[in-house]
Amino acid sequence: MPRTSMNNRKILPSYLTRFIVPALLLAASTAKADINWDNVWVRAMPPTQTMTAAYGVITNSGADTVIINGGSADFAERVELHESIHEGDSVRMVPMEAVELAPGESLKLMPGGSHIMLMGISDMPMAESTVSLCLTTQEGPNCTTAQVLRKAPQSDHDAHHLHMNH
Ligand SMILES: [Cu+2]
Repeated sequence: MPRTSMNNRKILPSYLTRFIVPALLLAASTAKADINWDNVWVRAMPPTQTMTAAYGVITNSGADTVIINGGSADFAERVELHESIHEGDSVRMVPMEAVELAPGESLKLMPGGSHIMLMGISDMPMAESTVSLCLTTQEGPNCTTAQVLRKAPQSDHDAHHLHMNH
């Protein structure tokens, strides 16, 4: 897990920079990337843990290419898109700098694959609670609500079909 052993205080300045800049960009633009979030869920972890991950399917439902270059959540100090690189028997997580989605294109986030990494959590959300989660696009943050679950939903129905694109 790259950079996760760092003390949270040390990363605060770069963390602030990353989120102030998108906020300024958002203020200058009223456009909003069209992202459809499907079956988004966050893995419930014990309260002693400081990291977890979110999964689901993110689709560009608009007519323009969407570039996702980060994320944010009020319960996590840092949010990154990660992919999992399988090398023999081991799996390594690597941050993705930016993900480009053409119109209609989807990004599937699932355990063992790509995921939204949530780090620096001091107050782990409880299982069965609902959290807010945002991805940063070239046009600002795009947010959804997600259920906190102990394990992957068995089907679409279990995930309560979260279609948040407001
Ligand atoms: Cu990760």
